[in-house]
Amino acid sequence: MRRFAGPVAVLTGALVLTGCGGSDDAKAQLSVGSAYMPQPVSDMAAGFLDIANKGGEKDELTSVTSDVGPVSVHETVGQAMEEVKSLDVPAHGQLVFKSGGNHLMFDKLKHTLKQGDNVTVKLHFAKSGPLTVEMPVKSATYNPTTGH
Ligand SMILES: [Cu+2]
Repeated sequence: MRRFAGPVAVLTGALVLTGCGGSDDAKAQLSVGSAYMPQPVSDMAAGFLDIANKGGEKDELTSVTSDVGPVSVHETVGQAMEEVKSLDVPAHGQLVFKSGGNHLMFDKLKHTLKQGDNVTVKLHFAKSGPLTVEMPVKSATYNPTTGH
């Protein structure tokens, strides 16, 4: 009598691959930090913040609105700044606005903003819902990388 034990083991491997159905991770998961505005010296102002994306899909910042005046999104190219239509928020990454780089540009401010004020800014994205951010007004020379 012979016993054929060989081929039985082949079928078992296919069952292991199911369990990775975490569909939330496939979407962008955005959060905002480090928002501030240096106290403006005219009716124009810049704003800075970080947008982090913990999700597995990229998103895009498509526009910014505020009740203090019109806002546009600028990037810095060499010495000049340019308005852009959108900026990517990479999957598992972040979009950083900082002095000398990307920044929000406020124009025709409706009233004077001083240190201690808060500016409410609404960020609009291609895929995620809008995020509302309180942007504190700091001193004109505030710089988060040297401030502490
Ligand atoms: Cu600008």
